[in-house]
Amino acid sequence: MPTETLLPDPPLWLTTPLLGEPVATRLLAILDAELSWQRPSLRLYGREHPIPRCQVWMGDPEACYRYSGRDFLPEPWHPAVAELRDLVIIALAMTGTECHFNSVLLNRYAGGEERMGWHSDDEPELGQDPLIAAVSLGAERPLRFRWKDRRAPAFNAWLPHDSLLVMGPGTQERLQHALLPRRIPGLRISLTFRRVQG
Ligand SMILES: O=C(O)CCC(=O)C(=O)O
Ligand SMILES: [Mn+2]
Repeated sequence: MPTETLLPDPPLWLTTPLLGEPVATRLLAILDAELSWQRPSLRLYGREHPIPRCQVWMGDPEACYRYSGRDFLPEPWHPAVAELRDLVIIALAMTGTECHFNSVLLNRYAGGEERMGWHSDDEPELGQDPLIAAVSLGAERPLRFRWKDRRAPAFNAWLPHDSLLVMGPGTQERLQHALLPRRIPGLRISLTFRRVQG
């Protein structure tokens, strides 16, 4: 699988294509139709704000996760997502990276106005130096990265349909990322595979 190194240190790689166009497009339609997409509200300064996207938290029963101040109990694995998880694990194993994902956060952006703000996936449940693998389906949008110590300018990782972005050890510690609103129409679904410590 063709893989491009976006950053050597910390390692940030993009693999595309991952599944091949027909399978990726079919998977996008299946996930869109068959998952129970949620739009929870977050409490900010005493007011409830619905998040600007939809999401599903899925995984092994013990993979309970705190995200943006809320606890999420995982939904059981959808068979198509479980297959994708295994394929991502194999793709990573071929590059010499062993990982044991037990959960995934699926994000659904209906259009370019839907988004995710600046953050690092550095919750304590993810352990020290987590590796996160993000599969993108649908509209190509940039994931913007910025260094916490501002050592270098912010940059975009464009995530095409049917791609896999691997954020290796150190990425969450040293950078933040965001999916900013853009005038890019079309549905996009991302799956960010993680390992939550029990
Ligand atoms: O949608 C994306 O590509 C980013 C998702 C993300 O950062 C996350 O799930 O933590
Ligand atoms: Mn993230």
